[in-house]
Amino acid sequence: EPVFVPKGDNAGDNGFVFAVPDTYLPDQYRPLGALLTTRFGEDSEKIPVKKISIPPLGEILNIKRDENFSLFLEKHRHIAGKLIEIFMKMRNTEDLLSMACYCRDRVNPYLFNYAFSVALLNRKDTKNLSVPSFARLFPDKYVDSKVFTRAREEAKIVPEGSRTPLVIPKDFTASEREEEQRLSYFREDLGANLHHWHWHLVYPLNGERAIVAKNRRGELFYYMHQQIIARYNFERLCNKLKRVERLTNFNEPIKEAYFPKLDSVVASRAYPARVANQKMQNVDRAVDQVRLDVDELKRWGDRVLDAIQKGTVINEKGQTIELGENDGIDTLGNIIESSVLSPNRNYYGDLHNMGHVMLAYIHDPDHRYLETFGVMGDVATAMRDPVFYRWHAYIDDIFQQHKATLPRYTIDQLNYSGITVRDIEVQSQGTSSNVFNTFWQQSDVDLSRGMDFQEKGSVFIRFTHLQHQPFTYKITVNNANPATKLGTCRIFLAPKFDESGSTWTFRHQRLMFIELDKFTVTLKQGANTITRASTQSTVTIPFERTFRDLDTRRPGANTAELDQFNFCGCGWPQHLLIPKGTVEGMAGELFVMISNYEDDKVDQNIDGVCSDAGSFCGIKDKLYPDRRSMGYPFDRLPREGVNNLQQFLTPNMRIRDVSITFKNRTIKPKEAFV
Ligand code: CUO
Repeated sequence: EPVFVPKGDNAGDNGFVFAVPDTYLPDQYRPLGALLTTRFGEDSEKIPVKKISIPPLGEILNIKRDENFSLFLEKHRHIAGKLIEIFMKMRNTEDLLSMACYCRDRVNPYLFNYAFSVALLNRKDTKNLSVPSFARLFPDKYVDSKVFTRAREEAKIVPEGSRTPLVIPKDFTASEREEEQRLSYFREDLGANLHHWHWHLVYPLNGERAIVAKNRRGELFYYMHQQIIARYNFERLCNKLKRVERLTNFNEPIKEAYFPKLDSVVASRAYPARVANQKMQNVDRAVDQVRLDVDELKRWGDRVLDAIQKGTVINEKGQTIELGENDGIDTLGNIIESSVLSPNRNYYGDLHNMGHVMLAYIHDPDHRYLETFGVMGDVATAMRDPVFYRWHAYIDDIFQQHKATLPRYTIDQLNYSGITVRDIEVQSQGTSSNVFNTFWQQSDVDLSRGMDFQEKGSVFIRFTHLQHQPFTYKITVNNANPATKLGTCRIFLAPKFDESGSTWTFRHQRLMFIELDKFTVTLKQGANTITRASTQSTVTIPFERTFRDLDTRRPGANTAELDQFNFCGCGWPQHLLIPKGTVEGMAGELFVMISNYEDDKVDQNIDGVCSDAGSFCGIKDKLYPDRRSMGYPFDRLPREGVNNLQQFLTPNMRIRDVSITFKNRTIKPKEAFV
């Protein structure tokens, strides 16, 4: 006799239920089997679930159902690794479904969702399945907690069809008295936080080696986070703030505070605030199995710096491994983050993760107040807190110290013989050339999947985010070679001036370049014109994927249209491609380079899913799609004699002065762009 799995408070109404073997229900629900059926309605589609022999869950149940879950905690990571392994080992999708149904109401919901998503992303037999947007499953991690009461009320009182979206104000976490609040649109952006969650989902720290040991994952940890810091710094300059200060002194009071105003639905608790001028303290929390002194964290940092100076690291067997010119950064990424690929976790520790943990427990380091972690403890929420950027600026600087030891790129390694970039133009509709236009845009997201509504139908929230007018690059390139050539077009953008209004030295400006796009071009002999739309960027995922309802089972869903946005949520949000700029127009330098494809290419077929944000996320089940060091050509110090960007240029590179103009107006959903 089939009975039905209760859907819990984060399943929502999607019109079907699983018919599972009786014994799969948790003890407390077993007597209720028949009642649960009626709750979901007789007309629900029933999906039969096979009875299989269930492996023991053991320690997986040690994270309670109502606890918050953190990938930065070794205990949680280890347990997540176990659950991922179980899901990965299921022989087929039928068994996987059985196992998932069995776990669904036993295992901590965040843990379940994380481990199951990792499995869906990595199993061969589920790779074309879509993973629902995490924001729709757990909206509590992304949205002002106030909105949930209003949403429930709206769902209860107003019939579907007459409901209006609930508007979330743009500045809900602090007032203008706090200057860091100027950056809240970036830190609290739904798309940016979703990208970050997805990135860490695609690159887990623990689990089967095959899942963790993805091509150049340590290097990508460095590069993707370096780019977040570069973007944050760019946005800071747009808002008349200095670049972020590294958190180098672990004993110093942290002046920036953060009050998240998020409630965890699962833990039924508010995310704790971090008040101004708190200091990192020794953490000793038996409940989380964490014990770490601030001095130990410092020691790990010093050991890593020492290794960088020497150019070598020591593995667990005491052997010396060289930090090579090309792959040293990958090893360092694994050491610093750290993942199970770290060659010596005992000695180099768990620097970056434990920094997150210390900052996340700054309000209750010894658990005397029985508080859980703050937003820094969770990859879904960490980017909201200003201290995230201070911590990652410190981490990035360590990587940069390694980069500073590497041989500089020679002219030969930069130039592409016979190729000259003659001109660059940016065209946005209705404005003069070389101007990026930014403004506020409102978008709607359906919350109902992530809330336990008895009532049917959707409840939308409306939030405001940065947006830019779509634009096109027009690049004129001459090929003087007697043959057609292939090249990689690399497009970056940096502010033209530093915070004091001075022009940059190259060694500072190189860290400010944000990648906008990278793609292969075919250059016939003579003159070539390359046109490329901003929406094609290989850094971003389309606007629609961040926001649109991907549930193809809903009535009226356009399957063909949804399919192209399907699957991979990793990727910088298109709406944040261009920094905010200023009302008067912020001066920027657009950089275009055509590098020699022979030195860039990776022989593989990249057709298929998840290839459109390759620069930040890699490509699923493939090698990283660019053989050069990530960040090339800005990842190293310049050759002798180069002090500024102009001096750095070889003929296959060009820069163009651009302006980023912000209009302080808000576009309503579905309204056309300016
Ligand atoms: Cu993505 Cu610190 O790694 O958050």
